[in-house]
Amino acid sequence: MSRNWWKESVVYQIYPRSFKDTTGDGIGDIPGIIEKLDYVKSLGVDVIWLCPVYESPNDDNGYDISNYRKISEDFGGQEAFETLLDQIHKKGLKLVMDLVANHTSDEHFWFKESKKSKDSPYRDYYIWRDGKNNGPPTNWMSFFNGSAWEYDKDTQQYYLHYFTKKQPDLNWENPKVRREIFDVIEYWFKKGVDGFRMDVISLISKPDVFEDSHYSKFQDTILNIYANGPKIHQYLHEMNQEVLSKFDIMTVGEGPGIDVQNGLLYVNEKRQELNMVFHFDHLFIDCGEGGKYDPIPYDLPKFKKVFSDWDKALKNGGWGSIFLGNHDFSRMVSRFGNDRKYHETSAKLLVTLLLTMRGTVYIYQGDEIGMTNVAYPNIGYYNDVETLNAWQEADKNGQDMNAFLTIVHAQSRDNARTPMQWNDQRNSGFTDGEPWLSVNPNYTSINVASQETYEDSILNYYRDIIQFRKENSVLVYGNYECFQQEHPELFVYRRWDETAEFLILHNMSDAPQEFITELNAEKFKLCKTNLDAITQELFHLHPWQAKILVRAD
Ligand code: TEU
Repeated sequence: MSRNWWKESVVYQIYPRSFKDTTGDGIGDIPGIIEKLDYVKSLGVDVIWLCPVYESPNDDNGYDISNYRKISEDFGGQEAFETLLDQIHKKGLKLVMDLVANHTSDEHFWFKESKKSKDSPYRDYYIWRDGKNNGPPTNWMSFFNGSAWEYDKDTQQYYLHYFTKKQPDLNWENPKVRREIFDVIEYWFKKGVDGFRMDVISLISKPDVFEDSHYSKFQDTILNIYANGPKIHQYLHEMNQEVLSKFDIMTVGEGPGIDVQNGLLYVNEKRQELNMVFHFDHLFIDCGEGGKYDPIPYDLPKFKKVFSDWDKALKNGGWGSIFLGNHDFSRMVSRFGNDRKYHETSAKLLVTLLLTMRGTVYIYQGDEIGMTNVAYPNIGYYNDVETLNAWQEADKNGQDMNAFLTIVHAQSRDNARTPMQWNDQRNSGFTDGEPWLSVNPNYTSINVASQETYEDSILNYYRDIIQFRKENSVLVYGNYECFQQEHPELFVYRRWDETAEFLILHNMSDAPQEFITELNAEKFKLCKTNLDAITQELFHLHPWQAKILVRAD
């Protein structure tokens, strides 16, 4: 397996709107990130992935870009960005930006021109079609509810938008569009940016023929119609040859519909497309028939299977991404841990899991202090377009809205977007003004400042375990094998190469557990655990205890 800096890196994801505000306008900004760079560096991470900071009308918080080459004034503008990049490099860190190239904002110059007339030179930059039977060209739905087509009465055609109607999809069939995007990528690489996370890259190639979907579940429409289109690999290979391969950078493609069957096609080194992908198999694990806002209980054996299947799928020629949350999902400790009774222990367990898996590890801002989901008292507090549209839809369908509020509490993307909890002062030290999204009231007890003051805080555990991974390359590159995959409470695996072997045990339950095995405990020695529990049997675990054992014979 080839060795690369990006395989060994730990990536820290920053959602700039919620990180640190320096101007008092309630919106996080680039000077805020600069102010906190020493903090980020102190975690021991190597790369910062910055969610979109480009000019945007913010219909989807920056994922609707109106100028790919301009940094939004909300975030401090171009100059602030140049300083940030410079400071990041001076500190020995790297910067990965977000590339949103499946769609632009409807306020992008290309779309404004495209909309002007059917024979605009930019018409083919987007996907325009005539309607059918006085309605849209197909019955396709958008990811955020409602039709994926919007009618333009001036030119009497519909344009396609997989996301909001302010996010028209680009037409990648058009070579000029591809050239434009490749130029944008090159523009940022020439500035010194170290890579891109590519938003919904799995959706850029549209079907050859546009026909109605006959799938009852939206998820199936995504899988069979929207994702992994016929030319996806042609486009990515072209992107690689035209621009990516010319720079020492990293790429991680995100997208629905990327699964264990097709994952390697995106990241096989020989195919020269992307370095890594983000799949959602473990994050959509609790989606019921109706999707994310129709949740079902989460199941540990299924969760473990996702990790095993992906490791197997990529081990010959590919490379994985390891993460348990981002700006689109609820907080990992609330979702996969126990954010009440075992808040601290389970937060530490989850990062032990992340940092002992094969693949590049991504940590989402705030997870390093165990930030949790928020339960706002009513829908008026919410901002996220996905949440608000799901709410409207549920209301329209006559659902019990009190029950739906409980679902929103568990599933809303705003759970991950509440302001970073720096201290126990007003607005958690995030802003002097009114925050764009209310602070989680638990900031008085969960915050960076307090966790800096005691040695065994979640924060210090993160630092320690990141360091531990750095010292043990077997945790990065070594083989992976899961034990007792069907066990409902324990997640146990080994990582090994010719130099070392680790056995890693996680008790993901509220009860003590015993790992019953033919392995001989005497052959192992304890390296790390998230609990300073009284010395005990190596294979015995307290609730939410994690242990890293090394083979010592
Ligand atoms: O998300 C892609 C995506 O598939 C999401 O719609 C995801 O299914 C949903 O957020 C889960 O709740 C990316 C970005 O990460 C997201 O923030 C954007 O809204 C979206 O693309 C459109 O650009």
